[in-house]
Amino acid sequence: MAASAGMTMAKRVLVLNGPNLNMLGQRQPEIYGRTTLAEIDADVETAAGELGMEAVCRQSNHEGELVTWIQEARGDFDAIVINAAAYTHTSVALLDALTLFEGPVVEVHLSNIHRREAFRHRSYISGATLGMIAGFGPVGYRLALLALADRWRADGGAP
Ligand code: CA2
Repeated sequence: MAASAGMTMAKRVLVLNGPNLNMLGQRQPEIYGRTTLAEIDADVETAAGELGMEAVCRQSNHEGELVTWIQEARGDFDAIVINAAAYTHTSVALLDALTLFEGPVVEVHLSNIHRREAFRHRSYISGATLGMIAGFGPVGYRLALLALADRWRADGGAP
């Protein structure tokens, strides 16, 4: 629908999940819990609606596909929420793609990466983000949307 005078379009948020997160709920529940990615996506879409946003959720096991989606998000999405999974700790390509995106980026991790192995303590993509939410499980994605809503409110934009 085209926006008319006084009408605010919902902010569009692209929610990206990286490699192996499609396995959530099936392995390592002691680290990642029992919630499936489909359940997380459904909750994110509900939370976005409650905040007057629209969320589009995607997952890929392929670095290049994530890069392409981030490139294509320019001009189509207002923000990105990303759990880059293992690529967090390796990918200059994702950092570069996220740096080119004009809107805010929020990084999410289900686990507290700073309580885990040393190689997980470093995030390559953090340099392109507003901030990181880590260690709160699936609710982290909702917290990321709240952080975006708060930022947009502070900036005087919708929602
Ligand atoms: O805590 C997170 O959200 C991570 O991004 C998850 C990544 C890990 O490499 C990061 O260091 C932290 C791993 C995702 C693997 O997902 C699985 C899901 C179910 C079973 C096994 C792995």
